[in-house]
Amino acid sequence: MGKNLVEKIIESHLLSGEMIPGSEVGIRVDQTLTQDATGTMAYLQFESMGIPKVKTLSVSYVDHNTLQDGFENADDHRYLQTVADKHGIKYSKAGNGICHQVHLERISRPGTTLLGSDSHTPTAGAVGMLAMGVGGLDVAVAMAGGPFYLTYPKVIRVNLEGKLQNWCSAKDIVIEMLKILTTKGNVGTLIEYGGSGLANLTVPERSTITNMGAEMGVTTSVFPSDEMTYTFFKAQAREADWQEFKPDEDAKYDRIITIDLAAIQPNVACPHSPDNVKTIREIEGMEVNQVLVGSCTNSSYRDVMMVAAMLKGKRVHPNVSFGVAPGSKQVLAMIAKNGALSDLVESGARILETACGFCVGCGQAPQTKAISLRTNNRNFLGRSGTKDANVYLVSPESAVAAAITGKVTDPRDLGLEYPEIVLPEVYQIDDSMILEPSADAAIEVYRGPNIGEPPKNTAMPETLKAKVAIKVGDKITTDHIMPAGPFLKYRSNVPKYSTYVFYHTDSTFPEKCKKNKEDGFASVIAAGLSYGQGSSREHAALCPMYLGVRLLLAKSAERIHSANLVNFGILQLTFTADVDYDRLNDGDELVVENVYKAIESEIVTVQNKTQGYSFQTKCSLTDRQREIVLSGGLLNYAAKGGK
Ligand code: MIC
Ligand code: SF4
Repeated sequence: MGKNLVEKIIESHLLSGEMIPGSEVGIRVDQTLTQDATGTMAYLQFESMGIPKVKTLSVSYVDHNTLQDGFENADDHRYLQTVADKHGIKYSKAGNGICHQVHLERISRPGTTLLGSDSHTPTAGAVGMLAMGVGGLDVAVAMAGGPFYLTYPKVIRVNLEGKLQNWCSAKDIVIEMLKILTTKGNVGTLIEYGGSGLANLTVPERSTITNMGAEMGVTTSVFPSDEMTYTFFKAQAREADWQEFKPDEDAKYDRIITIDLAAIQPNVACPHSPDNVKTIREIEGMEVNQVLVGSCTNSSYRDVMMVAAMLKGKRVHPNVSFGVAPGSKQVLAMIAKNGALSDLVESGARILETACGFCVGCGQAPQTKAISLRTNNRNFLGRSGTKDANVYLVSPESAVAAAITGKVTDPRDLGLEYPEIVLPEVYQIDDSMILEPSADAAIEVYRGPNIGEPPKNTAMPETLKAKVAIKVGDKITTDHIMPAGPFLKYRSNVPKYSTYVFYHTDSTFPEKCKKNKEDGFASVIAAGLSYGQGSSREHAALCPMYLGVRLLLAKSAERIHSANLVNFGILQLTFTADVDYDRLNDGDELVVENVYKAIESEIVTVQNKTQGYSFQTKCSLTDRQREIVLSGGLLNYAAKGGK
């Protein structure tokens, strides 16, 4: 029987387990990436493993927090540079670009595996890599040569057929996908793209699509490596890294979705979730205050050239603040040379640093109650830095249409001639901002006052006595749990960062956890569906753990976050009936007797001492995960010799 792409990559990297959907497999990792906001913790954890040199091709990027308001970020950058140099890790300096954009351009390789401590790592799936977002600790283990464990996924084949209409682009396709698959219920699935439409979709366009698979919560998304991929590698002067990688004709899939590209309209994801999808037509005419182009979703040469071409000779509307952040130094250098940068500057665009910036709430917070149109991938409440702002996710074409008219506008109504963007035969290659490591053990690693030791958990007690410290609803994102933006600079300082857990949801949460601890109780987070959506930030598990959280009770949890909870020794149990969630109150005292024995079975009884009843929950941990949780996390488990 023929094999799909996923079967091919996993089979060639399989170290343990059976390739059956739902079962746990261990695979070999070829490449890793980290970024500054998750990287410091990942490298501190790697250092604690005592391995002199990484076993993977690894790159440490600095792209998230480059604002440097205060010494903290600069200290972190220096730590990252020296630790990379010492342990054989490439270091991409601030200014070289957004990790996913640069990795795609310069490091990606078809048919191989990549783990990244960032949820948008699947971007590299555009060239036929199995690229997955994970917590920093999983990256640390991979760099030390350990396997990565994942649940073997169900594979959805998405056939993209035909050709997009002018003014519609890859972003509109992936927003359409979000309409179909939504942001919840996709844990344990993976998307493989195919179909006749691939003939017209370049690698940068494919990467916009794989990028936002993260918003669907799928394990990753992957395209085949074909002639189009070869063209991209050739233009990046990397023919030697290319190989053809296609599924067999008779490959089997668990589900097939077909999308007619000609029928795709300019789409928009409305506040405050990427799956709140409408067409631009449905909201056209709404006045706009801010328009921002950039992020790892839409900052490629193709996208920025489209923006510049549309703006050539035009002026940005007086009431709109319009910013453009090219995705990499390569893109910026090329538009500087070919004149497109002047077209942007002359139109009134604000040129922003080649970094994540506005996308993660580092700068460009919009005005009160603003309508902000952005080309990035997440519009969670408050992520922009302005709590009452409304962020709409759109394509670069629709972003520019609004920047010109000051209103949400279908780009087809601008009356412009459609600019054909021709991708360069040869991109401008200059890897001088990716520093090669010396891997010299004598190098002294710089540690400023912002760098603290990663805290460890303790083993699970025999009887778990805990109090509910917060009860939240459905679709709680990691931005709710552990906000980024101005707090990002405390990523290397867990005691300080922990004081902001659930900051915008219930700022008394850390205090409640502290009180529980003083009274001899652990703390519990109670949640609805799809808890932990969004980012890979392990701080959303690490900081609650530091505060004394030992149990998550949820209707369901998302893949990366769920793995992070295991890594830091937080037990997760799911409600078996909605009524049990409904009647649980903030402050309730809960007990799980004899936890070690109790979680050996799938059904675990939880007693509610405050209200005087018991309820049943489900424990879905594998044997290995159970051992990790009982040990108090992966570092303790590994120290005991666990694999
Ligand atoms: C994000 O887009 O939310 C981030 C910031 O890139 C995160 C990583 C982080 O929190 O550092 C992600 O997507 O994993
Ligand atoms: Fe950076 Fe935004 Fe991409 Fe996250 S989603 S990696 S913050 S550009």
